[in-house]
Amino acid sequence: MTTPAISPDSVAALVARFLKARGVDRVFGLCGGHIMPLWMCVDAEGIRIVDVRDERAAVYMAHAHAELTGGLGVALVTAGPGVTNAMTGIANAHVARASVLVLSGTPPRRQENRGALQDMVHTDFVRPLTRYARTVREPDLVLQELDEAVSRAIGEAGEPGPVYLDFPVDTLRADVPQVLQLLEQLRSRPRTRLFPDPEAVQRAVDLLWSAKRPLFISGRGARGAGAALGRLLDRLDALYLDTGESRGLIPEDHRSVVAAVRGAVMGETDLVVTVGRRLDFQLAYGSPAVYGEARFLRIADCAAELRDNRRGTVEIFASPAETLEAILQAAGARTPATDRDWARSARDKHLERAAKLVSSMNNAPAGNDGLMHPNRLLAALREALPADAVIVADGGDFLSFARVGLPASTYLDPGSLGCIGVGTPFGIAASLACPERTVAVVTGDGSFGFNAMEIDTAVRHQAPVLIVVANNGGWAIEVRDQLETHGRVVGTRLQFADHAAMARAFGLHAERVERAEDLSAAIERAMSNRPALLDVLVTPDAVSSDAKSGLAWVPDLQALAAWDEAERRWRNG
Ligand SMILES: Cc1ncc(C[n+]2csc(CCOP(=O)(O)OP(=O)(O)O)c2C)c(N)n1
Repeated sequence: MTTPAISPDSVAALVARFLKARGVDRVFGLCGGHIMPLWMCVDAEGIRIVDVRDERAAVYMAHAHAELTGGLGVALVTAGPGVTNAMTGIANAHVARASVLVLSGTPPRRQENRGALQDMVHTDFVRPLTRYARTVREPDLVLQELDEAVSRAIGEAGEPGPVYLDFPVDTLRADVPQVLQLLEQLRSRPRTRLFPDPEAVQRAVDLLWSAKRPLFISGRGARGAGAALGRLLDRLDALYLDTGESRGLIPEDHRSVVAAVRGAVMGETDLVVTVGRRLDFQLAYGSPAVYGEARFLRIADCAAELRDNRRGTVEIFASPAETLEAILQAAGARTPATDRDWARSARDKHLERAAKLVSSMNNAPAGNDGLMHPNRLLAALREALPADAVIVADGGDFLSFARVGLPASTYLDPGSLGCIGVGTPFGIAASLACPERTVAVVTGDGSFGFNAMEIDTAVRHQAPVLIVVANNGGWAIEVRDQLETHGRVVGTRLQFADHAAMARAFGLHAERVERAEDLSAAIERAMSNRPALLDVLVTPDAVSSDAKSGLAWVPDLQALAAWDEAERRWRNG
């Protein structure tokens, strides 16, 4: 029997047309019968399908694509296990507040709840992790559902994040009368800007210009506000802390950047300014135990980044870029009260520490096993990678070393969900989204394993990514925690598996590197033969800052042991 061709008026064709009209030029997915009409229409519409080996990777890729392009990332996954596999990706996008649209299918309406193949009520379990989750049964409503879903994904009137729609496969095949195909629902509009209340802006100026030790911290919501933020930092001579969410917003050579003395300035500041940033575990939940008497100024366009954990003396609910501009305007030529000696001395200490780190990386000692220190690998990468490389870091100990040791103007990692395994899919999507930039994934061997199969996707789609596996034969950060907390190791060692041999089997250029002196040449060969993988043997003996800080063993009150102790003291008066 031949299946009738899909009509251009079908729901599937309309979804594809909608995506195209909204600027979607690729989707990440894994095929299946329940989404086949959509899959074929997406391709027919000229949208590239990046077909992956596991749905989880499709959502990770859509997530990275959204983060790097500022647009919408789209994943297309089939019913049942396609959606359950996608769940971790959806959860990660939810926590990261990434604008991802996940599309799926369900059995035909007349087979619902009769024991059909791959029949599950997906919306029941994706709903808590999405901004919008609906099954579209009625063909005529397809465009309005897509329109609202995308609006919510990009954060119009709320927190951005993943949205989910599925369609019974017979709905996908059904036609929508042309009179109901409203063009207004296909059109994309510029993102709405929220302008700040002038009275709140004036109060913010008073607060900022009277602070002695102002400290700015930016996050996801500050993306796009870098230019205004830079000017405001200059005007105030304020200090600035970067968090992974907005790395590169303020260049590392800006005199406000003091990342290497972050703990100290958090304790010394008298005004913390959060710009589109949650006060989460990485910022000690804004606790007075860590920030003392400091006051808060909070600027964000969604409640989660405006009101979590601490109230601001001034709170501005508006787009961060517009707010920072308005503050600069309103302040005019007013003279700030910033203690310039404080700012200068923090910056000097930061520079001193950063320089010390770079020189120590080159000479980092090998472990008792004779294997190189992970910092030797990072130092070689630092030398070889261009300044504008996109860095994707993944792992436990190795992520910790990479976060401090590898500078990056664009940086992605497992984020606050601690979602290890994102490295390879993020890197593939990044190298496809930014073909003019070098994309390097630096990952622990454990983390690499989760989505290792996606190296096949990299080859098939000619994604020019460089994957560097720091192979220490285990889940090292957990090994260390077990040794220190429990005195024995169980279930956390892996093999020193030959990932390069595996990568070669899939057609990558791949080498195993065992000696630090071979690194430079191997990196050079890999750079000119991407996609490429380097499997570099490193010692599990190296102790990372995350292992030392207590992050791995999860203290009761705070993420880091020092903050946990401070919190305990503060609570006990
Ligand atoms: C999906 C998931 N599983 C488990 C963990 C717990 N975890 C955090 S770091 C880590 C070890 C990572 O090992 P590897 O990537 O080899 O890096 P290494 O610590 O060895 O440098 C583990 C198991 C997690 N955060 N996420």
